[in-house]
Amino acid sequence: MAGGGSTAIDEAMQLAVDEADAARGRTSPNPPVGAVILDVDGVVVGVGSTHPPGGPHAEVMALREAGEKARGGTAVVTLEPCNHTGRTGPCSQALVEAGIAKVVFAVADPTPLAQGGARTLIEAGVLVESGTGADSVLKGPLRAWLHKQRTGRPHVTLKYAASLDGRSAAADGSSQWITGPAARAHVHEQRSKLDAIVVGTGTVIADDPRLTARLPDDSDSPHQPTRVVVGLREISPASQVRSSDAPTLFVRSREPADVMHALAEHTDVLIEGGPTLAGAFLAAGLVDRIVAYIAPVVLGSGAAAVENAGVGTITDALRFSIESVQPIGADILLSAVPT
Ligand code: AOF
Ligand code: ZN
Repeated sequence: MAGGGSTAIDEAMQLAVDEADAARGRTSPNPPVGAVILDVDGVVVGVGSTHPPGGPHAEVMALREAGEKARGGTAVVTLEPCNHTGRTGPCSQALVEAGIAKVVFAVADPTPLAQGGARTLIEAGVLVESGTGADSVLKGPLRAWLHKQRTGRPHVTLKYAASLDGRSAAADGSSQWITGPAARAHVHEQRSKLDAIVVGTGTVIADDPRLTARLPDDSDSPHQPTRVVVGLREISPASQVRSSDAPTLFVRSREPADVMHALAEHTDVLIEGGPTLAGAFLAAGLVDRIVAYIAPVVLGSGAAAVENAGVGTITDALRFSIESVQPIGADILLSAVPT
């Protein structure tokens, strides 16, 4: 398949999306981008992702691996190659110099600083296509970064585990192990891809969570998001969130707007609970996505996953639409976005 037929391109884009996803949490304020180089026969000869700020972009990493095999080949990238000399040189130019014949990218770069790579490539005689894999890139690795470019705010995901009847704790306050081991492993894998995890002081006092991202063997994963503790209550000096395993930021306020201000430098943020903090963020209209792990368990009494979201009557209900439903072990994972 000279130049890579559409199956080879689709598979390469999936690989690029996976690479970008694996780089999440380490690139902010830059986007996590993935790039794959196919040689003239459509064979993968280079794979790369964005390095931490100041380091090489995805295309440069993939081109380095491909070397001379890039000549006449195709570059498949999750974001339009940049066109500017910032902390690194323009990727559009690097692709031209490597002799790439065709570039396929998923999503255009919306930043005035870096956009224009497609035009530069076309002017240099490179074939350019866009839109392949856009849906998985928009919902996946570039979701938070694109949201921040659009709104100026970090992307906020509210995550909780709840019973079938929507509760996150039993009547006596005990809350561990509502969901099964597969769901908990998934939580840890997701944590390692974030910039910050936010909890209320109530949760720290009640559960004393570590809030670190851990590997299946319970060791700490190499990337740890910043732990952010929000609220006015005193936290014990012995709390596990004070450990040196990950950075911790204390925000002495319960106001979601103050928390957002403190998180302004971040891109991809998770609210972990508890119910009061979740309710405050929902009431303030600051939740961009809910990720709910629902266990086939009934508790019958105990705190709900979300309390006091400012809804007094059914017409004020906060409406969401389901983005995905995925079984995880015996539980399900729901992703929902505001309508
Ligand atoms: C790419 N490939 O892998 C990434 C891109 O500060 P700099 O010089 O590193 O540039 C950051 C900008 O480049 C960032 O705002 C975004 O527009 C683009 N990111 N571009 O070609 C990449 N991460
Ligand atoms: Zn670049």
